[in-house]
Amino acid sequence: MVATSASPLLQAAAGGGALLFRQLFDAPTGTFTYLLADVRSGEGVLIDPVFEQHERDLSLIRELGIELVACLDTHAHADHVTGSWLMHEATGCAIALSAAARAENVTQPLQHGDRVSFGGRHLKVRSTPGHTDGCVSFVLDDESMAFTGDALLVRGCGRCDFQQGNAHTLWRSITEQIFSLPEACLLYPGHDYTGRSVTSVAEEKAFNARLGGSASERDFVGHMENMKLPHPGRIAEALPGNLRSGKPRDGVAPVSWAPLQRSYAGLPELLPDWVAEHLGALTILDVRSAEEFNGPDGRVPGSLLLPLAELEQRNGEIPPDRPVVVVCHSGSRSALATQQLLKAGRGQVANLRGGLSRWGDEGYPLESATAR
Ligand SMILES: N[C@@H](CCC(=O)N[C@@H](CS)C(=O)NCC(=O)O)C(=O)O
Ligand SMILES: [Fe+2]
Repeated sequence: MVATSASPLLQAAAGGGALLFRQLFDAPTGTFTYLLADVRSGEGVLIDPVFEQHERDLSLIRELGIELVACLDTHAHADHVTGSWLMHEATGCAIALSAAARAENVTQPLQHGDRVSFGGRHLKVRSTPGHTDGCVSFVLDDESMAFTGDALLVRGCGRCDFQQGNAHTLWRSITEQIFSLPEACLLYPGHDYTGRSVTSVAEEKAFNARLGGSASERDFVGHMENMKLPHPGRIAEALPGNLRSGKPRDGVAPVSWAPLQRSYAGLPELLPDWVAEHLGALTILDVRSAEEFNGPDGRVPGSLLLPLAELEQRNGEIPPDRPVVVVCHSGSRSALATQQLLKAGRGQVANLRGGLSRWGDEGYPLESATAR
């Protein structure tokens, strides 16, 4: 059922439009991930998530209040492991991949012509093999944008020299399935290695270096069959990983020392309830001034004072044997302190989300200097 109450935050994040669209990037592999959400219902989909970027993607989805209905992979990637299974574990979303890829843990096997719906919007699946035999492209309902994976890259295209690749097949996929979209349809690629992020049907027809302009199928195939690219550095890990939809070999998601919620700002954070329950096993590091620490706002019982300005010189005073939760009034100064401690090599450190202000609002105990 499609809900009808739009969240004001999601609406604003979408620039006031009906569709939220975000392009995310994994720099080590040059991979793009795309988040789309129907603002009215709050339902969204994530295209081509990267395993190592799972926390980043999840934090954005949570901060914007999106209900993720599916992770979609354009193909079984050879250069990185998908984050789809991790996202499925975290949100219960479907895992959608071409049935032709024959991967495990797929909950929504895709065929040409299928629709993947999110709220009142949908993506239409077009089969675009050639880079791999299971490649698909996703076309937005109004044909204003399409996600071409590695079938078509900006001024380039996916290689055809492994994973059942075939340059003749890719020629047909691009010319029949992608170039048949409206000229103004924006094309979002699976990768770029030089900083380009988007193109359009008209541009690629004119300027694609492998099949644009007056290039014939023979020109294209001649180009593709003589590229002599080295294999992707992580192919040995990526291919089996993606044939499990990114489920680790031991079947277990990586665990951390606490239920950390990474913010989209990149910070490990903990919520007051968990911190209150585990106070005895943690060092609560208060980085406000001594005046505030001893003032009327109070402090978390048993906390250690180390003002932010002195932290770098004095971090040796923090007990080495316990995880550290950093606090300040709002969570802003403690965010910088958390980053500084992480940079100094401390492993188990997190920021208290919302700081003492949220801690007090939620009714957790505060002690004051005078009450001691
Ligand atoms: N150097 C990259 C490999 C990049 C690569 O082979 N990318 C594939 C996509 S999975 C491709 O089709 N590249 C086309 C091209 O570079 O023209 C790595 O080691 O990961
Ligand atoms: Fe690829």
